[in-house]
Amino acid sequence: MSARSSLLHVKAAASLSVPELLTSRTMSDNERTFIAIKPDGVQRGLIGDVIKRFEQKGFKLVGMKLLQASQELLNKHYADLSSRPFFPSLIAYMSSGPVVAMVWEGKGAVKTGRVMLGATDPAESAPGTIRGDFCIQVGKNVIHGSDSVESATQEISLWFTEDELVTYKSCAFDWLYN
Ligand code: DAT
Ligand code: MG
Repeated sequence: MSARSSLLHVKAAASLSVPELLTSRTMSDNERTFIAIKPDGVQRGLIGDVIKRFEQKGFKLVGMKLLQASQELLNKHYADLSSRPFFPSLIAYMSSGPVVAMVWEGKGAVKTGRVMLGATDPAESAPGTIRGDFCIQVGKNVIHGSDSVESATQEISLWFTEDELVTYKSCAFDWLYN
């Protein structure tokens, strides 16, 4: 590398923040999805099992908190279902205890996350999926996952502030991606 191109390289790198520098190779692999363990999942002791599956898959945890969701937050989160007959019971269920809200990152995290969850109705969920393995009825289906990249972006900003999300490079990155 010539002295001039080396200088240009340093200048380009200098325009990136440290977190950007750490993750600049991962740009196509940083899709984020919003995953929440619902009150039944928390009460039934399934937090560890759910986290284990996302960790084992290779996704990276970039945000997580246990919270009692407010009615206001849940009304916004499920706004598109507000006209459905089950909406009041859905909000009552989701506010019946704490939930674990998480953001997981990785290539195809939204679509693959949905596959890992299984179908909305656990009776239709394949064995090996979270809903297929851990629950029975649609009204107690243990886990939420964003259904598109757009809704993931919207849900993440609804549940998390920017400074609650952590940017870092996983030491497993080079063993997961080509
Ligand atoms: P998903 O959670 O798979 O994205 P959804 O967005 O259609 O499914 O519905 C949100 C939640 O509402 C779902 O996880 C459980 C509840 N729900 C959906 N359909 C229902 C129904 N027919 N009866 C009772 N609850 C239902
Ligand atoms: Mg949904």
